[in-house]
Amino acid sequence: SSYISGNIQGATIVDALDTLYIMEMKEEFKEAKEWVEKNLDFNVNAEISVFEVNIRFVGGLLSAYYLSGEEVFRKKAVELGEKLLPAFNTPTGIPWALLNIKSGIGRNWPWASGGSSILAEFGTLHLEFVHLSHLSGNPVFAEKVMNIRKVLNRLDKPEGLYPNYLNPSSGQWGQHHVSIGGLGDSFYEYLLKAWLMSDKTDEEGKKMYYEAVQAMETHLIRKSSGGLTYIAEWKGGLLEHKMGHLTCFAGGMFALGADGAPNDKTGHHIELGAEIARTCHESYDRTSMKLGPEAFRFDGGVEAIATRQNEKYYILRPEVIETYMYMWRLTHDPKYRQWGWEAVEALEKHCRVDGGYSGIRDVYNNHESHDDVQQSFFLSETLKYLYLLFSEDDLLPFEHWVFNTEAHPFPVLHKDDGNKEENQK
Ligand code: DMJ
Repeated sequence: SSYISGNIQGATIVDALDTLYIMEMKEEFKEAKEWVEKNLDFNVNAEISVFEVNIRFVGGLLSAYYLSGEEVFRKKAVELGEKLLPAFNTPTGIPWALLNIKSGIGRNWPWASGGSSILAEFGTLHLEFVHLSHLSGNPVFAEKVMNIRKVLNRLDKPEGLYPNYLNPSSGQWGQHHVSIGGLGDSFYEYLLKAWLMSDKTDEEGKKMYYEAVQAMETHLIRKSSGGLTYIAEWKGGLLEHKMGHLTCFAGGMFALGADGAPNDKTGHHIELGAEIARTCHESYDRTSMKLGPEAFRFDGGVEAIATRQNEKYYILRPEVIETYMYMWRLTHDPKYRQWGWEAVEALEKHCRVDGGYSGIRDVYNNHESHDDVQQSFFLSETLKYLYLLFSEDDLLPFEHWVFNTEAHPFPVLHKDDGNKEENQK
């Protein structure tokens, strides 16, 4: 979904706060904090994407607070969370995709199946909202996201799969399209991470995650004749043999979830993560720039290659590097650092421009055509995951930290924490 946070200014600054902190760029962090204090303003007449504002602004502020302990970030996060609450004023409590934060009026994307809300959007609020309740003492945030779970669990799922579209008025699925990439992706990620962030007490999140992975394995995960494992898209029972760059995050997710996998499947989930990492690395390696396309196909005689002109771009996305980082931490196989370094070299060679880094229009071309955009997730995710890939495991260890879908670290809420705020680094 396109980024329309419109009149809330400062996405790049807020998204980059924790990266600056982790990289010990103290001067820049201080400057960014001062900008937040003086200029970050939510009292604007803007129609925003609830999902994008949540993962980038709420997530960025929460992680900046937990890392630095600076009260201004906590205050702003809660203030923004309150602004988002009117999005839940629908008959089912499944939130609208779009919200005017001045009027409190919500609506859905005009293109989304019969007025539906999007799975990856309403399914990617859980971690932030649990922390908002934790930090504000106000249970309303957690109640809103627990209700989303309840609505989902009342519904029948086709073949155990979750369609990308759900109508917030009727509470019924829209089109039966299923994706582990765009429109679906971080819903699955948040089931697993909700369980991990709860110190493994959220049994419901755990169950929903492993059941969803089982359905993916049965219906979406395939192996090409060349031996590459990929995750296809599902449209009413028919497979489209295409994998998005966004889907590549799933390698890291499978590996992160391996430890808790039921029925002795730990090794299997690690292996699945490794196979997805390898496939996504191939999607990079089979281009001239050694940077991956937005989507690649496994049909018409190709494997892991983009065939359509409008799928050949690279916009500084993190998912492949994210998966290398998880695979490295969980296996210590040196190839993941090698692959990460290949990406560093390609980014420097093809994306570095005077003012920063730019996306590329066609990664199969020998000459860069820059799109002149530096997405805010380049600073929050791509660079942070690269930094972690080449750091020791005790920097933001997985036992204590869970990364939101925009790579903002949140502390695990340990059973004995109560409401006491803790700052474990
Ligand atoms: C980011 O905003 C998040 O990672 C989101 O989950 C998916 N899209 C971008 C990065 O590609």
